[in-house]
Amino acid sequence: MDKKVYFAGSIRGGRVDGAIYQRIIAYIQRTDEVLTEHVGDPDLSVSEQGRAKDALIYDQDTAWLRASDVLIAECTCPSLGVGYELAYAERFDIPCHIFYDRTKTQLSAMLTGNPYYSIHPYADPEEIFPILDGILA
Ligand code: 6K6
Repeated sequence: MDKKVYFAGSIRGGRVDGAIYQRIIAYIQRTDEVLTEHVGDPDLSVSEQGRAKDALIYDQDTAWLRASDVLIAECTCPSLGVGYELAYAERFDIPCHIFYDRTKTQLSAMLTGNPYYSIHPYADPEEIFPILDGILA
């Protein structure tokens, strides 16, 4: 349990990749701490909670981001929240690694064009795990 990992994945942007989020989270948890385990929860509520409840989510998530050693984002399914988290992490100098399935999507130029981000396109999800080993080593 060396690193505190903030895993980011789409919630209200769509849950089509929920199963791969779960696999990535479980893999990281073999050696390290995932602060955002709920992102892989298949029963997660995606409905708006109202401004007050969403403010609690924002406050908790931004506190976790500031406390994290690394942000790992799965960006195949576009998500405004994940994009915001990536920009927020850059502002606080948190290292950021972005994975996306290049056979399913093209990443925003606002991410690929920013050299701050380490970007890992993949064609088969099995490619993700050896790269994670390198990030967490
Ligand atoms: C309640 C219980 C579990 O989850 C909830 C409600 N929703 C959220 N809880 C925690 N973090 C969230 C929630 N909704 C979005 N996020 C954060 O934004 C996560 O860290 C995701 O990485 C990201 C997803 O953004 P959207 O725009 O796809 O929702």
